[in-house]
Amino acid sequence: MERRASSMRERMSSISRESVKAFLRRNLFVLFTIAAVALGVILGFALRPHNLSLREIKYFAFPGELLMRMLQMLVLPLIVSSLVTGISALDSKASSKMGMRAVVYYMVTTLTAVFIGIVMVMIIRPGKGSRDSPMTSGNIEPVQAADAFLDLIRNMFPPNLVEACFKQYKTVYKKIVHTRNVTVALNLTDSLNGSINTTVEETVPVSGASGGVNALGLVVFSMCFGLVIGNMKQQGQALRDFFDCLNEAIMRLVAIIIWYAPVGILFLIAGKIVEMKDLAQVGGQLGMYTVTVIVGLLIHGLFVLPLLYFLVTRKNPYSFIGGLLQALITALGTSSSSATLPITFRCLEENNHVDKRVTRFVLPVGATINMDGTALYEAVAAIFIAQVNNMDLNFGQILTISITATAASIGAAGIPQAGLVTMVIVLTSVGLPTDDITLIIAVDWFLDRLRTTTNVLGDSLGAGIVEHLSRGELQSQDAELGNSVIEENEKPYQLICQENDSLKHRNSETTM
Ligand code: 7O9
Repeated sequence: MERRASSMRERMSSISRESVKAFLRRNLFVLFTIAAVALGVILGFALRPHNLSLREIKYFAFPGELLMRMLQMLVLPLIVSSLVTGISALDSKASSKMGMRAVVYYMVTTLTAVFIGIVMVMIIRPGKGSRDSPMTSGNIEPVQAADAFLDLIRNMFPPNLVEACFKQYKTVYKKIVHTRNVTVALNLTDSLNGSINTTVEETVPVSGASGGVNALGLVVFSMCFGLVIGNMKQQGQALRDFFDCLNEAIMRLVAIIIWYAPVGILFLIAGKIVEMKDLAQVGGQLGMYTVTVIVGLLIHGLFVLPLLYFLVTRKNPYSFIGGLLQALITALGTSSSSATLPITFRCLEENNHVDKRVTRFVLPVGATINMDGTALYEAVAAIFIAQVNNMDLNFGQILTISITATAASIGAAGIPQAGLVTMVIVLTSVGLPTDDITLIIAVDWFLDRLRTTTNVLGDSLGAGIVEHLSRGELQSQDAELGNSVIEENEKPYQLICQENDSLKHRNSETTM
Protein backbone atom coordinates (compact mmCIF):
# COMPACT_ATOMS: atom_id res chain seq x y z
CA MET A 1 0.00 0.00 0.00
CA GLU A 2 2.64 2.42 1.14
CA ARG A 3 4.88 1.50 -1.74
CA ARG A 4 2.08 2.19 -4.18
CA ALA A 5 1.42 5.58 -2.61
CA SER A 6 5.06 6.54 -2.79
CA SER A 7 5.32 5.44 -6.40
CA MET A 8 2.18 7.52 -7.13
CA ARG A 9 3.80 10.47 -5.45
CA GLU A 10 6.92 9.93 -7.45
CA ARG A 11 4.95 9.76 -10.66
CA MET A 12 3.00 12.90 -9.74
CA SER A 13 6.14 14.83 -9.02
CA SER A 14 7.73 13.58 -12.21
CA ILE A 15 4.61 14.64 -14.13
CA SER A 16 4.68 18.09 -12.63
CA ARG A 17 8.41 18.29 -13.26
CA GLU A 18 7.76 17.21 -16.82
CA SER A 19 5.05 19.79 -17.29
CA VAL A 20 7.22 22.51 -15.80
CA LYS A 21 9.97 21.45 -18.17
CA ALA A 22 7.55 21.45 -21.10
CA PHE A 23 6.31 24.89 -20.07
CA LEU A 24 9.87 26.19 -19.85
CA ARG A 25 10.76 24.68 -23.21
CA ARG A 26 7.72 26.19 -24.86
CA ASN A 27 8.29 29.61 -23.36
CA LEU A 28 12.05 29.60 -23.35
CA PHE A 29 12.40 32.36 -25.94
CA VAL A 30 9.86 34.55 -24.22
CA LEU A 31 11.48 34.05 -20.82
CA PHE A 32 14.90 34.81 -22.28
CA THR A 33 13.54 37.90 -23.97
CA ILE A 34 11.85 39.24 -20.83
CA ALA A 35 15.03 38.55 -18.87
CA ALA A 36 16.97 40.41 -21.57
CA VAL A 37 14.79 43.50 -21.19
CA ALA A 38 15.21 43.46 -17.40
CA LEU A 39 18.97 42.93 -17.67
CA GLY A 40 19.24 45.62 -20.33
CA VAL A 41 17.50 48.17 -18.12
CA ILE A 42 19.66 47.24 -15.12
CA LEU A 43 22.88 47.28 -17.13
CA GLY A 44 21.95 50.58 -18.76
CA PHE A 45 21.28 52.35 -15.48
CA ALA A 46 24.33 50.77 -13.86
CA LEU A 47 26.57 52.16 -16.60
CA ARG A 48 25.09 55.67 -16.63
CA PRO A 49 27.16 57.02 -13.70
CA HIS A 50 30.34 56.02 -15.57
CA ASN A 51 29.74 58.76 -18.17
CA LEU A 52 30.80 56.74 -21.19
CA SER A 53 32.00 58.69 -24.18
CA LEU A 54 29.90 58.63 -27.34
CA ARG A 55 32.44 56.33 -28.97
CA GLU A 56 32.26 53.90 -26.07
CA ILE A 57 28.47 53.93 -26.19
CA LYS A 58 28.60 53.14 -29.90
CA TYR A 59 30.87 50.16 -29.27
CA PHE A 60 28.75 49.05 -26.33
CA ALA A 61 25.57 49.00 -28.42
CA PHE A 62 27.22 46.99 -31.20
CA PRO A 63 25.50 43.63 -30.46
CA GLY A 64 22.17 45.45 -30.71
CA GLU A 65 23.14 46.98 -34.02
CA LEU A 66 23.91 43.46 -35.28
CA LEU A 67 20.39 42.28 -34.42
CA MET A 68 18.87 45.20 -36.35
CA ARG A 69 21.01 44.37 -39.36
CA MET A 70 20.10 40.67 -39.25
CA LEU A 71 16.39 41.40 -39.03
CA GLN A 72 16.48 43.99 -41.78
CA MET A 73 18.41 41.55 -43.96
CA LEU A 74 15.41 39.20 -43.86
CA VAL A 75 12.67 41.76 -44.39
CA LEU A 76 13.06 42.26 -48.12
CA PRO A 77 12.90 38.63 -49.28
CA LEU A 78 10.31 37.95 -46.59
CA ILE A 79 7.74 40.54 -47.68
CA VAL A 80 8.14 39.77 -51.38
CA SER A 81 7.90 35.99 -50.99
CA SER A 82 5.11 36.09 -48.44
CA LEU A 83 2.94 38.51 -50.38
CA VAL A 84 3.44 36.65 -53.65
CA THR A 85 2.62 33.22 -52.17
CA GLY A 86 -0.05 34.59 -49.83
CA ILE A 87 -2.01 36.12 -52.66
CA SER A 88 -1.36 33.44 -55.26
CA ALA A 89 -2.60 30.75 -52.86
CA LEU A 90 -6.02 32.39 -52.75
CA ASP A 91 -8.40 32.72 -55.64
CA SER A 92 -9.02 36.30 -56.65
CA LYS A 93 -12.45 36.42 -55.04
CA ALA A 94 -11.14 35.21 -51.68
CA SER A 95 -8.17 37.55 -51.77
CA SER A 96 -10.28 40.58 -52.62
CA LYS A 97 -12.68 39.76 -49.78
CA MET A 98 -9.81 39.30 -47.36
CA GLY A 99 -8.22 42.51 -48.59
CA MET A 100 -11.45 44.41 -48.03
CA ARG A 101 -11.75 43.07 -44.49
CA ALA A 102 -8.16 44.02 -43.72
CA VAL A 103 -8.61 47.54 -45.09
CA VAL A 104 -11.84 48.07 -43.12
CA TYR A 105 -10.04 46.86 -39.97
CA TYR A 106 -7.12 49.22 -40.63
CA MET A 107 -9.40 52.22 -41.17
CA VAL A 108 -11.57 51.52 -38.12
CA THR A 109 -8.66 50.95 -35.74
CA THR A 110 -6.60 53.89 -37.01
CA LEU A 111 -9.53 56.28 -36.68
CA THR A 112 -10.30 54.91 -33.20
CA ALA A 113 -6.67 55.43 -32.21
CA VAL A 114 -6.78 59.05 -33.40
CA PHE A 115 -10.04 59.58 -31.53
CA ILE A 116 -8.58 58.17 -28.30
CA GLY A 117 -5.52 60.38 -28.72
CA ILE A 118 -7.63 63.50 -29.19
CA VAL A 119 -9.86 62.71 -26.21
CA MET A 120 -6.82 62.10 -23.99
CA VAL A 121 -5.03 65.29 -24.99
CA MET A 122 -8.25 67.27 -24.45
CA ILE A 123 -8.74 65.80 -20.98
CA ILE A 124 -5.14 65.94 -19.72
CA ARG A 125 -4.28 69.25 -21.46
CA PRO A 126 -0.50 68.72 -21.29
CA GLY A 127 0.24 72.00 -23.12
CA LYS A 128 -1.28 74.43 -20.65
CA GLY A 129 0.88 76.43 -18.30
CA SER A 130 4.14 78.20 -18.94
CA ARG A 131 5.99 77.36 -22.09
CA ASP A 132 8.93 74.96 -21.98
CA SER A 133 11.92 76.12 -23.92
CA PRO A 134 12.92 73.84 -26.77
CA MET A 135 15.65 71.42 -25.76
CA THR A 136 17.14 71.14 -29.18
CA SER A 137 17.24 73.76 -31.82
CA GLY A 138 17.15 73.04 -35.48
CA ASN A 139 15.35 74.25 -38.49
CA ILE A 140 12.51 72.21 -39.85
CA GLU A 141 12.47 72.01 -43.61
CA PRO A 142 9.15 73.17 -45.04
CA VAL A 143 7.36 70.52 -47.08
CA GLN A 144 4.63 70.96 -49.62
CA ALA A 145 1.83 68.52 -48.81
CA ALA A 146 0.95 68.17 -52.49
CA ASP A 147 4.50 67.11 -53.38
CA ALA A 148 4.63 64.61 -50.52
CA PHE A 149 1.37 63.13 -51.75
CA LEU A 150 2.65 62.88 -55.31
CA ASP A 151 5.85 61.24 -54.00
CA LEU A 152 3.65 58.67 -52.28
CA ILE A 153 1.86 57.83 -55.53
CA ARG A 154 5.14 57.82 -57.47
CA ASN A 155 6.69 55.44 -54.95
CA MET A 156 3.83 53.00 -55.54
CA PHE A 157 5.12 52.48 -59.08
CA PRO A 158 8.90 52.11 -58.95
CA PRO A 159 10.49 52.29 -62.40
CA ASN A 160 13.33 50.04 -61.32
CA LEU A 161 12.64 47.15 -58.98
CA VAL A 162 16.25 46.69 -57.94
CA GLU A 163 16.53 50.37 -57.07
CA ALA A 164 13.26 50.13 -55.10
CA CYS A 165 15.05 47.85 -52.63
CA PHE A 166 17.17 50.72 -51.36
CA LYS A 167 15.88 54.05 -52.69
CA GLN A 168 12.74 56.13 -52.59
CA TYR A 169 11.69 58.95 -54.88
CA LYS A 170 11.79 62.30 -53.14
CA THR A 171 10.90 65.70 -54.52
CA VAL A 172 13.61 68.28 -53.99
CA TYR A 173 13.32 71.97 -54.72
CA LYS A 174 15.48 73.92 -57.06
CA LYS A 175 15.52 77.66 -57.69
CA ILE A 176 15.48 78.39 -61.39
CA VAL A 177 15.89 81.85 -62.88
CA HIS A 178 14.43 82.22 -66.31
CA THR A 179 13.40 85.05 -68.58
CA ARG A 180 9.81 85.41 -69.47
CA ASN A 181 8.32 87.40 -72.29
CA VAL A 182 5.60 89.53 -70.78
CA THR A 183 3.14 91.52 -72.85
CA VAL A 184 2.45 94.92 -71.35
CA ALA A 185 0.06 97.67 -72.34
CA LEU A 186 2.19 100.68 -73.16
CA ASN A 187 -0.65 103.02 -73.51
CA LEU A 188 -3.99 102.23 -71.99
CA THR A 189 -6.14 104.47 -74.22
CA ASP A 190 -4.60 103.56 -77.56
CA SER A 191 -4.30 99.90 -76.63
CA LEU A 192 -0.75 100.04 -77.82
CA ASN A 193 0.95 96.84 -76.71
CA GLY A 194 4.57 95.87 -76.48
CA SER A 195 6.55 93.08 -74.95
CA ILE A 196 9.44 93.15 -72.53
CA ASN A 197 11.66 90.43 -71.12
CA THR A 198 11.66 90.01 -67.36
CA THR A 199 13.63 87.57 -65.26
CA VAL A 200 11.63 85.56 -62.78
CA GLU A 201 12.85 83.28 -60.07
CA GLU A 202 10.83 80.15 -59.51
CA THR A 203 11.17 77.24 -57.09
CA VAL A 204 10.52 74.09 -59.05
CA PRO A 205 10.07 70.57 -57.75
CA VAL A 206 12.60 68.26 -59.36
CA SER A 207 13.27 64.59 -58.92
CA GLY A 208 15.58 63.45 -56.16
CA ALA A 209 16.09 60.35 -54.08
CA SER A 210 16.24 59.40 -50.46
CA GLY A 211 17.76 56.29 -48.93
CA GLY A 212 15.52 53.57 -47.52
CA VAL A 213 13.47 50.69 -48.85
CA ASN A 214 10.59 51.68 -51.09
CA ALA A 215 8.26 49.33 -49.21
CA LEU A 216 5.13 50.63 -50.86
CA GLY A 217 6.44 49.96 -54.35
CA LEU A 218 7.55 46.45 -53.47
CA VAL A 219 4.24 45.69 -51.77
CA VAL A 220 2.23 46.90 -54.78
CA PHE A 221 4.40 44.95 -57.20
CA SER A 222 4.36 41.74 -55.13
CA MET A 223 0.59 41.87 -54.73
CA CYS A 224 0.00 42.31 -58.46
CA PHE A 225 2.56 39.62 -59.24
CA GLY A 226 0.94 37.19 -56.79
CA LEU A 227 -2.49 37.88 -58.24
CA VAL A 228 -1.27 37.19 -61.76
CA ILE A 229 0.61 33.96 -61.04
CA GLY A 230 -2.31 32.79 -58.93
CA ASN A 231 -4.48 32.96 -62.02
CA MET A 232 -1.99 31.22 -64.28
CA LYS A 233 -3.15 27.73 -63.33
CA GLN A 234 -0.60 25.02 -64.16
CA GLN A 235 1.70 27.43 -66.00
CA GLY A 236 2.33 29.41 -62.82
CA GLN A 237 3.09 26.39 -60.66
CA ALA A 238 6.88 26.70 -60.94
CA LEU A 239 6.83 30.32 -59.74
CA ARG A 240 4.36 29.56 -56.96
CA ASP A 241 6.61 26.73 -55.78
CA PHE A 242 9.66 28.95 -56.00
CA PHE A 243 8.24 31.74 -53.83
CA ASP A 244 6.71 29.27 -51.41
CA CYS A 245 10.06 27.60 -50.98
CA LEU A 246 11.82 30.95 -50.63
CA ASN A 247 9.37 31.92 -47.90
CA GLU A 248 9.91 28.66 -46.04
CA ALA A 249 13.68 29.11 -46.25
CA ILE A 250 13.52 32.65 -44.90
CA MET A 251 11.33 31.49 -42.02
CA ARG A 252 13.99 28.91 -41.14
CA LEU A 253 16.57 31.69 -41.06
CA VAL A 254 14.24 33.60 -38.74
CA ALA A 255 14.18 30.54 -36.47
CA ILE A 256 17.97 30.72 -36.23
CA ILE A 257 18.21 34.46 -35.70
CA ILE A 258 15.54 34.35 -33.00
CA TRP A 259 18.13 32.69 -30.72
CA TYR A 260 20.24 35.81 -30.95
CA ALA A 261 17.32 38.19 -30.41
CA PRO A 262 17.50 38.32 -26.57
CA VAL A 263 21.19 39.30 -26.66
CA GLY A 264 20.51 41.95 -29.28
CA ILE A 265 17.53 43.35 -27.41
CA LEU A 266 19.53 43.50 -24.17
CA PHE A 267 22.17 45.69 -25.79
CA LEU A 268 19.70 47.79 -27.80
CA ILE A 269 17.87 48.74 -24.61
CA ALA A 270 20.96 49.13 -22.43
CA GLY A 271 22.65 51.24 -25.14
CA LYS A 272 19.66 53.54 -25.40
CA ILE A 273 19.44 53.99 -21.64
CA VAL A 274 23.15 54.83 -21.39
CA GLU A 275 22.82 57.27 -24.27
CA MET A 276 19.72 59.19 -23.18
CA LYS A 277 19.85 62.66 -21.74
CA ASP A 278 19.13 63.19 -18.08
CA LEU A 279 15.56 62.25 -17.30
CA ALA A 280 15.20 65.02 -14.76
CA GLN A 281 15.15 67.52 -17.62
CA VAL A 282 11.94 66.02 -18.93
CA GLY A 283 9.40 67.64 -16.69
CA GLY A 284 6.55 70.06 -16.95
CA GLN A 285 4.73 70.17 -20.25
CA LEU A 286 6.92 67.61 -21.97
CA GLY A 287 6.43 65.15 -19.12
CA MET A 288 2.67 65.56 -19.26
CA TYR A 289 2.77 65.17 -23.03
CA THR A 290 4.69 61.89 -22.66
CA VAL A 291 2.14 60.68 -20.11
CA THR A 292 -0.72 61.59 -22.46
CA VAL A 293 0.74 59.59 -25.34
CA ILE A 294 1.50 56.61 -23.07
CA VAL A 295 -2.01 56.58 -21.60
CA GLY A 296 -3.55 56.84 -25.08
CA LEU A 297 -1.41 53.98 -26.43
CA LEU A 298 -2.19 51.82 -23.38
CA ILE A 299 -5.93 52.36 -23.71
CA HIS A 300 -5.81 51.55 -27.40
CA GLY A 301 -3.51 48.55 -27.11
CA LEU A 302 -4.76 46.97 -23.90
CA PHE A 303 -8.49 47.69 -24.04
CA VAL A 304 -9.83 48.81 -27.41
CA LEU A 305 -7.98 46.41 -29.72
CA PRO A 306 -8.48 43.35 -27.43
CA LEU A 307 -12.18 44.25 -27.08
CA LEU A 308 -12.53 44.39 -30.85
CA TYR A 309 -10.77 41.02 -31.13
CA PHE A 310 -13.07 39.53 -28.53
CA LEU A 311 -16.23 40.94 -30.11
CA VAL A 312 -15.32 39.50 -33.51
CA THR A 313 -13.80 36.13 -32.59
CA ARG A 314 -15.24 35.42 -29.11
CA LYS A 315 -11.80 34.17 -28.09
CA ASN A 316 -9.57 35.39 -25.27
CA PRO A 317 -7.56 38.30 -26.67
CA TYR A 318 -5.02 38.24 -23.87
CA SER A 319 -3.91 34.67 -24.55
CA PHE A 320 -3.48 35.74 -28.19
CA ILE A 321 -1.36 38.69 -27.05
CA GLY A 322 0.60 36.31 -24.79
CA GLY A 323 1.71 34.44 -27.90
CA LEU A 324 2.90 37.72 -29.40
CA LEU A 325 5.05 38.75 -26.46
CA GLN A 326 8.33 38.18 -28.21
CA ALA A 327 7.31 40.28 -31.21
CA LEU A 328 6.10 43.08 -28.96
CA ILE A 329 9.37 43.14 -27.01
CA THR A 330 11.36 43.11 -30.25
CA ALA A 331 9.30 46.09 -31.44
CA LEU A 332 10.12 47.84 -28.17
CA GLY A 333 13.83 47.14 -28.66
CA THR A 334 14.14 47.94 -32.36
CA SER A 335 11.50 50.70 -32.68
CA SER A 336 10.77 49.54 -36.20
CA SER A 337 7.72 47.51 -37.12
CA SER A 338 9.27 46.44 -40.42
CA ALA A 339 12.39 45.05 -38.72
CA THR A 340 10.11 43.21 -36.26
CA LEU A 341 8.15 41.63 -39.12
CA PRO A 342 10.12 38.34 -39.21
CA ILE A 343 9.47 37.78 -35.50
CA THR A 344 5.81 38.79 -35.83
CA PHE A 345 5.39 36.16 -38.54
CA ARG A 346 6.89 33.49 -36.37
CA CYS A 347 4.85 34.36 -33.28
CA LEU A 348 1.57 34.38 -35.18
CA GLU A 349 2.20 31.17 -37.12
CA GLU A 350 3.93 29.08 -34.44
CA ASN A 351 2.36 30.29 -31.19
CA ASN A 352 -1.08 31.45 -32.26
CA HIS A 353 -1.54 29.06 -35.19
CA VAL A 354 -2.91 31.70 -37.51
CA ASP A 355 -3.34 30.38 -41.06
CA LYS A 356 -0.28 31.05 -43.21
CA ARG A 357 -2.41 32.24 -46.10
CA VAL A 358 -3.68 35.04 -43.84
CA THR A 359 -0.40 36.08 -42.21
CA ARG A 360 1.46 36.10 -45.50
CA PHE A 361 -1.12 38.41 -46.97
CA VAL A 362 -2.10 40.62 -44.04
CA LEU A 363 1.16 41.18 -42.11
CA PRO A 364 3.30 42.84 -44.81
CA VAL A 365 0.42 45.09 -45.84
CA GLY A 366 -0.27 45.90 -42.19
CA ALA A 367 3.39 46.75 -41.51
CA THR A 368 3.30 49.14 -44.45
CA ILE A 369 0.00 50.99 -44.01
CA ASN A 370 -1.47 50.17 -40.59
CA MET A 371 0.11 52.29 -37.85
CA ASP A 372 -2.36 52.96 -35.07
CA GLY A 373 0.27 54.14 -32.62
CA THR A 374 1.76 56.58 -35.13
CA ALA A 375 -1.67 58.05 -35.95
CA LEU A 376 -2.49 58.52 -32.26
CA TYR A 377 0.89 60.09 -31.63
CA GLU A 378 0.64 62.59 -34.47
CA ALA A 379 -2.83 63.75 -33.43
CA VAL A 380 -1.73 64.21 -29.81
CA ALA A 381 1.43 66.04 -30.88
CA ALA A 382 -0.46 68.48 -33.11
CA ILE A 383 -3.01 69.39 -30.44
CA PHE A 384 -0.25 69.61 -27.82
CA ILE A 385 1.59 72.15 -29.98
CA ALA A 386 -1.64 74.13 -30.37
CA GLN A 387 -2.09 74.15 -26.58
CA VAL A 388 1.49 75.27 -26.03
CA ASN A 389 0.81 78.22 -28.34
CA ASN A 390 -2.49 79.02 -26.62
CA MET A 391 -4.39 78.44 -29.83
CA ASP A 392 -7.97 77.28 -29.56
CA LEU A 393 -8.86 74.77 -32.20
CA ASN A 394 -12.41 74.63 -33.49
CA PHE A 395 -14.20 71.43 -34.42
CA GLY A 396 -13.27 71.74 -38.09
CA GLN A 397 -9.58 72.02 -37.27
CA ILE A 398 -9.73 69.00 -34.98
CA LEU A 399 -11.42 67.06 -37.77
CA THR A 400 -8.68 68.17 -40.16
CA ILE A 401 -6.03 66.96 -37.70
CA SER A 402 -7.72 63.56 -37.39
CA ILE A 403 -7.92 63.14 -41.16
CA THR A 404 -4.35 64.26 -41.84
CA ALA A 405 -2.97 62.17 -38.94
CA THR A 406 -4.76 59.09 -40.31
CA ALA A 407 -3.54 59.79 -43.84
CA ALA A 408 0.00 60.43 -42.58
CA SER A 409 0.11 57.08 -40.78
CA ILE A 410 -1.17 55.25 -43.85
CA GLY A 411 1.27 56.95 -46.20
CA ALA A 412 4.34 57.01 -43.91
CA ALA A 413 6.15 54.14 -45.65
CA GLY A 414 5.74 55.86 -49.02
CA ILE A 415 6.97 59.27 -47.92
CA PRO A 416 10.73 59.75 -47.68
CA GLN A 417 11.99 60.72 -44.21
CA ALA A 418 8.45 60.17 -43.00
CA GLY A 419 8.80 60.95 -39.28
CA LEU A 420 9.31 64.70 -39.56
CA VAL A 421 7.63 65.20 -42.92
CA THR A 422 4.28 63.77 -41.87
CA MET A 423 4.37 65.80 -38.66
CA VAL A 424 4.98 68.99 -40.68
CA ILE A 425 2.04 68.15 -42.96
CA VAL A 426 -0.32 67.61 -40.04
CA LEU A 427 0.75 70.89 -38.42
CA THR A 428 0.57 73.02 -41.55
CA SER A 429 -2.88 71.65 -42.40
CA VAL A 430 -4.30 73.70 -39.52
CA GLY A 431 -1.76 76.52 -39.58
CA LEU A 432 0.30 75.54 -36.53
CA PRO A 433 3.96 76.61 -36.25
CA THR A 434 6.22 73.81 -37.48
CA ASP A 435 9.26 75.01 -35.52
CA ASP A 436 7.63 73.75 -32.34
CA ILE A 437 8.33 70.18 -33.43
CA THR A 438 11.71 70.74 -31.75
CA LEU A 439 9.82 70.82 -28.43
CA ILE A 440 8.89 67.15 -28.68
CA ILE A 441 12.01 65.72 -30.34
CA ALA A 442 13.62 65.14 -26.92
CA VAL A 443 11.16 62.35 -26.03
CA ASP A 444 10.54 61.08 -29.55
CA TRP A 445 12.94 58.15 -29.36
CA PHE A 446 11.10 56.84 -26.32
CA LEU A 447 7.58 57.32 -27.64
CA ASP A 448 8.66 55.80 -30.96
CA ARG A 449 9.31 52.49 -29.21
CA LEU A 450 5.90 52.49 -27.58
CA ARG A 451 4.00 53.41 -30.73
CA THR A 452 5.91 50.78 -32.70
CA THR A 453 4.76 48.19 -30.14
CA THR A 454 1.19 49.40 -30.61
CA ASN A 455 1.60 49.23 -34.40
CA VAL A 456 2.81 45.61 -34.22
CA LEU A 457 -0.01 44.69 -31.86
CA GLY A 458 -2.57 46.25 -34.21
CA ASP A 459 -1.20 44.36 -37.22
CA SER A 460 -1.17 41.05 -35.35
CA LEU A 461 -4.65 41.29 -33.85
CA GLY A 462 -5.78 42.31 -37.35
CA ALA A 463 -4.39 39.04 -38.72
CA GLY A 464 -6.35 37.12 -36.07
CA ILE A 465 -9.56 39.02 -36.84
CA VAL A 466 -9.21 38.67 -40.62
CA GLU A 467 -8.54 34.94 -40.23
CA HIS A 468 -11.70 34.52 -38.20
CA LEU A 469 -13.81 36.47 -40.68
CA SER A 470 -12.33 34.60 -43.65
CA ARG A 471 -12.61 31.09 -42.21
CA GLY A 472 -15.45 30.29 -44.63
CA GLU A 473 -13.33 30.96 -47.71
CA LEU A 474 -10.29 29.25 -46.20
CA GLN A 475 -12.23 26.09 -45.39
CA SER A 476 -13.86 25.91 -48.79
CA GLN A 477 -10.41 26.22 -50.31
CA ASP A 478 -9.11 23.46 -48.06
CA ALA A 479 -11.93 21.32 -49.37
CA GLU A 480 -10.68 21.67 -52.92
CA LEU A 481 -7.99 19.18 -52.10
CA GLY A 482 -4.51 19.49 -53.49
CA ASN A 483 -5.17 22.90 -54.96
CA SER A 484 -3.12 24.81 -52.47
CA VAL A 485 0.63 24.88 -52.60
CA ILE A 486 0.88 25.61 -48.92
CA GLU A 487 -1.21 22.71 -47.78
CA GLU A 488 1.03 20.19 -49.48
CA ASN A 489 4.12 21.48 -47.77
CA GLU A 490 2.47 22.08 -44.45
CA LYS A 491 1.02 18.65 -43.72
CA PRO A 492 4.19 16.64 -43.30
CA TYR A 493 5.67 19.42 -41.17
CA GLN A 494 2.72 19.46 -38.79
CA LEU A 495 2.79 15.68 -38.61
CA ILE A 496 6.42 15.75 -37.60
CA CYS A 497 5.64 18.31 -34.87
CA GLN A 498 2.80 16.20 -33.49
CA GLU A 499 4.89 13.07 -33.44
CA ASN A 500 7.69 14.82 -31.70
CA ASP A 501 5.42 16.32 -29.09
CA SER A 502 3.99 12.94 -28.21
CA LEU A 503 7.43 11.43 -27.94
CA LYS A 504 8.56 14.36 -25.82
CA HIS A 505 11.53 14.47 -28.00
CA ARG A 506 12.69 17.30 -30.13
CA ASN A 507 14.95 17.16 -33.04
CA SER A 508 16.68 20.35 -33.92
CA GLU A 509 14.96 20.76 -37.26
CA THR A 510 11.44 21.12 -35.93
CA THR A 511 12.35 23.62 -33.26
CA MET A 512 13.88 25.79 -35.93
C1 7O9 B 1 7.15 51.88 -36.73
F1 7O9 B 1 7.07 45.61 -44.31
C2 7O9 B 1 7.87 46.17 -45.16
F2 7O9 B 1 8.98 45.50 -45.18
F3 7O9 B 1 7.30 46.15 -46.31
C3 7O9 B 1 8.15 47.57 -44.76
C4 7O9 B 1 9.41 48.10 -44.95
C5 7O9 B 1 9.66 49.43 -44.60
C6 7O9 B 1 7.15 48.31 -44.23
C7 7O9 B 1 7.40 49.64 -43.89
C8 7O9 B 1 8.64 50.19 -44.07
C9 7O9 B 1 8.93 51.57 -43.69
O1 7O9 B 1 9.84 52.18 -44.17
N1 7O9 B 1 8.13 52.14 -42.79
C10 7O9 B 1 8.22 53.40 -42.25
C11 7O9 B 1 7.50 53.62 -41.07
C12 7O9 B 1 8.98 54.40 -42.78
C13 7O9 B 1 9.03 55.65 -42.16
C14 7O9 B 1 8.31 55.90 -41.00
C15 7O9 B 1 7.53 54.87 -40.47
C16 7O9 B 1 6.77 55.11 -39.22
O2 7O9 B 1 7.34 54.36 -38.19
C17 7O9 B 1 6.67 54.30 -36.98
C18 7O9 B 1 6.72 55.62 -36.28
O3 7O9 B 1 7.75 56.28 -36.32
O4 7O9 B 1 5.71 55.97 -35.68
C19 7O9 B 1 7.32 53.24 -36.09
N2 7O9 B 1 8.68 53.52 -35.85
O5 7O9 B 1 6.03 51.35 -36.68
O6 7O9 B 1 8.12 51.35 -37.26
